[in-house]
Amino acid sequence: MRLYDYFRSSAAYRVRIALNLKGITPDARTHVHLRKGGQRAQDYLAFNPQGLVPALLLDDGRALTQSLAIIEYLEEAHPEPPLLPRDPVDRARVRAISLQIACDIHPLDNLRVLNYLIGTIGASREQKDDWYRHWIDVGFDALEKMLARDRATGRFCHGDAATLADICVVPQLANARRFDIDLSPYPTLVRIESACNALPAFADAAPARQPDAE
Ligand SMILES: N[C@@H](CCC(=O)N[C@@H](CS)C(=O)NCC(=O)O)C(=O)O
Repeated sequence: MRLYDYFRSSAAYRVRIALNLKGITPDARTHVHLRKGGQRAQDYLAFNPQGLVPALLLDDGRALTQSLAIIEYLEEAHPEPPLLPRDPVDRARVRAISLQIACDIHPLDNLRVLNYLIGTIGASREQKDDWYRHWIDVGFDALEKMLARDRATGRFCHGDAATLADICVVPQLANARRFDIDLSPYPTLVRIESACNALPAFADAAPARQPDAE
């Protein structure tokens, strides 16, 4: 399999963590340089018309896109260790945390959105940074409250084993750190992040450890 990723992409970071947790090493990786517009190159757009990373090319030539779909594919094709709990209500909780990040926070602060604010709407850098901070705070505030009050939260977002929820939380926190967001209002998120990063599967997936890191 070939993974299309970029060291700073938090969606690709999710897939790197999942692959590491499953003990799967892709045979090849293509680094799509998002800052240099690699996602809009003709050959990449022909492969993935969305022009986003990650994507996963399987050995039989079929291609998967969307980080959560890729991770659910990995979960179904390689069930051990599980990234979702067995109980249906618990699974829904883990998916809800994951989707809070993947659907309600991440898309608003994605590179193309920030570029559009500056390049097309004419926002200043300060306004762009305010936008970024606002949507992180709205999302993290709700997530912090939900995790802090729920007995289902353990060492990780759900109990004491890493799940899809942690796979989504850690890259989003790393992204927020890069934008100098004050994380002190979110002690539960920070505690979970540090428990995750103590695991090699998470630590090895970090942007700074990728071959294309700059
Ligand atoms: N929902 C998608 C989001 C993918 C996505 O937005 N990837 C970003 C990097 S984190 C990207 O490729 N951005 C390119 C751009 O904004 O031009 C997923 O989970 O895979």
